[in-house]
Amino acid sequence: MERPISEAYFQEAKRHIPGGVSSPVRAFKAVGGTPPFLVRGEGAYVFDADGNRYVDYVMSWGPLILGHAHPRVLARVRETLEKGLTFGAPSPLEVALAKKVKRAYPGVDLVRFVNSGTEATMSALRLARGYTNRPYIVKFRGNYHGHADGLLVEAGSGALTFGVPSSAGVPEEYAKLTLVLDYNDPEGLRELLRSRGEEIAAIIFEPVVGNAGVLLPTEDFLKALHEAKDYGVLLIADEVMTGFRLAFGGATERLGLKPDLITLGKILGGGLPAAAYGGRREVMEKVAPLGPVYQAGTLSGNPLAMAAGLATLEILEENPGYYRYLEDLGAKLEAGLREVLSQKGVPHAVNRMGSMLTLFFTEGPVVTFQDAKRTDTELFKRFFHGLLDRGIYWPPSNFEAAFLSVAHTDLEVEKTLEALDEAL
Ligand code: KE4
Repeated sequence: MERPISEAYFQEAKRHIPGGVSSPVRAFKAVGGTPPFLVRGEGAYVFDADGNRYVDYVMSWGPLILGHAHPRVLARVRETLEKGLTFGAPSPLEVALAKKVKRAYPGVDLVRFVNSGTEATMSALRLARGYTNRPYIVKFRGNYHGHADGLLVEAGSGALTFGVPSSAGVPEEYAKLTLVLDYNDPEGLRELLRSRGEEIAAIIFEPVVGNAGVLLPTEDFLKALHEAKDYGVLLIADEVMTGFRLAFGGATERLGLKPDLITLGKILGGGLPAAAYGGRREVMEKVAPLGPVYQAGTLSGNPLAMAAGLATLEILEENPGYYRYLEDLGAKLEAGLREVLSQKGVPHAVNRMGSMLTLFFTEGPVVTFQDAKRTDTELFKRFFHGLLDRGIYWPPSNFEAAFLSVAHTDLEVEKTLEALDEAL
């Protein structure tokens, strides 16, 4: 497949934008080659500047559970934009969307809208520290919660798991306030809670991981997470990716979680910039202007994003069968991948919940981030381009989730499996 126009755009973009992209993963560093410059999306498909068409499994990294350019979502945004773009004042749309969030998440009494998942997690962590008056937070290797300074941290060498920066520009002093543990290591978490629980403000986790590739939580790990309450540690479920994806009430509903705070994004904005953090009143009442924890935003709750999110959640609420549909289609894709890879004798593991899945090129089970890192990234590169050149746009990193939408059908799954068979 030829992409001369995208190649020209990439050269041009790199003259004006770092790496030619607005977010690093889009630059294809993990897979090489030139990222297609996309000009249109429709249902399960995207079209690049050279006129090539692809079945899309990136789906803008999660927001588009209804598929690209859903007519009802576009119509709602169109009618809203006719009345102006932003007011910087309260609007009925925010109230409507907040009530929808609370219907999906009964444990949420108050919710605050922001503009990105990063803002949501950054604010939730500031709130947790403000509410508990404690300095430390806990995160897990392979979990990504956006690019706020305290979250660009990896495990330090010390047994005490003090964090060290995983990005330039993050001060050591700041990083060491983030303690980093292994996901799905309940004993490690229990040990830390026993030894330092009283100093920890919050634990933030991906209830189903998408950012190490997909990792599913073990029962005992979820149990250990909920024992945080015994130490006065707040539990923050980062549902930016899983919210409204795994069920209307996200992983919280599907796995029966009881977090003190949740963060939302992606599907919440229906494709426009909207995210949120929310939780029980006792905690959320600490947020300005009610309480001492400051957080603000010029375009927070902006009408267009609220309209796109409202339309999206209304459609999801009206069609509860969509989650069954996505489960069945996801199962078909998973079974097909396993069949083709087994026939070719290629070591693989597929981790999936509902419509988010990852194909690892390593023998399973893939339970921890360490397991995921065994994947054959060289083979993944060839897999990725083998599919891309056959019109299948898989996420350009083995440590990401592929997403299905309700616009994907058996036809797209068939095309994907045929392309995989040929590519292998
Ligand atoms: P944003 O700031 O990108 O809106 O959200 C950050 C975030 C927070 N929490 C979770 C669980 C997330 O998955 C994300 C963002 N996800 C990535 C995909 N792995 C966004 C894609 C990108 O960085 O370009």
